[in-house]
Amino acid sequence: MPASLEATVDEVVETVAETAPDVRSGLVGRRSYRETANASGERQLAADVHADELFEERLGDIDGVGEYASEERDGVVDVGEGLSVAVDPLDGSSNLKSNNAMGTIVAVYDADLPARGEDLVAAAFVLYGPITSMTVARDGTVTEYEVVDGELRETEADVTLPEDPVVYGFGGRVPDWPADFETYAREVEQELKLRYGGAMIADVNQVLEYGGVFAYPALDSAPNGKLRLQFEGNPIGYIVECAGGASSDGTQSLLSVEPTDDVHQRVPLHVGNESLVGRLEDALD
Ligand code: FBP
Repeated sequence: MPASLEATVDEVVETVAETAPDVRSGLVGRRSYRETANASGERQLAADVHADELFEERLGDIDGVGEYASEERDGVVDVGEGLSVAVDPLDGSSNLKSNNAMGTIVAVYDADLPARGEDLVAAAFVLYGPITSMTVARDGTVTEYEVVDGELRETEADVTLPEDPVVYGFGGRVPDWPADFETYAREVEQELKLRYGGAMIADVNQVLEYGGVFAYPALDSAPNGKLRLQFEGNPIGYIVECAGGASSDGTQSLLSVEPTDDVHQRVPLHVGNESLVGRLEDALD
C-alpha cells in the first residue's frame, strides 16, 4: 500500500480508538428507542445515533477519507477525496437494554461505496466488553489491542484462529433455517460448544479466541440473511481471513461477493475455521 494510504489508515485506526471511550460513556442514558428507523427499517436507539454522529464527524474530518457510510444513515456522505470508510457504529445495540456486549465495526475501502471486500485495505472492530478492546486487520495480519484512555496497547501481535475449534454461534430462529443449514448445524452442535450472545462482534471474537464458526445464515423468511455486506460481511470476512480462517456467503468468500448499488445490501454470513466453513459450503451445495 502506498505510504499516503498507510498514513490515512493509521489515522482512521487512531481516531476509532480515540472515539471508543466516548461511544462507551455515551451509552449511559441512551438505552431508549427513538421514533425513527434506520435505513434497513430497524428501530434505532439514541445510542446508535449518537455513535454514528461521533464517527461521521471525526472520521469524515480525516484528510485522505473521501466517503463515509454507516448502517444508521440512508446514503453515502461525500467528505472529501480518498479512501471510503463504512461503519456499523453500534453492532448488537439491542444488547444495550439487557446490558450485554456490543461492538463497533469499521471497514476501510480503496474504492467508492458500495465496494467489494477485495477492495478493503483494512478492517477493525471495537468490542465493548468488560474491557474495551480493538482488533485491527491490515497487511494480512490481525492485531488485538486494549483501548486505554483512547490509546491502543497491543495485547496480541498475530491473532490466529486456533487449529482445534471449540465454539459455534448461529443466528436466526431454528424453524426459519433452511433444511440444509439445519442439517449442518445439527452436526456442528454435536462437536462444539454453543456461544451466542446476540452481538456479532462479541460472538466472532469468541471464534477468533477459541476457534469455531459463527453464522447468520440465509433464512426461509430472509434469503439474504440479516447482516449487511458493506458494514458487517466484508470487514468481518476480511478480519477472519487475515487471521487464517475462512468466510463464505454459502458458496464463495464474502470478499468476492458482487456489491449491488444498495449500500445496505444484506448477505448470509459464515466465518470461522477453514474446515468448518468448507463443510458448510458442501452442506449448502
Ligand atoms: P445491529 O447492527 O442492528 O445491531 O444488528 C446486527 C446484530 O445485532 C448482530 O450483531 C447479531 O449477530 C444479530 O444482529 C443478532 O440478531 P438476532 O437478534 O436475530 O439474534
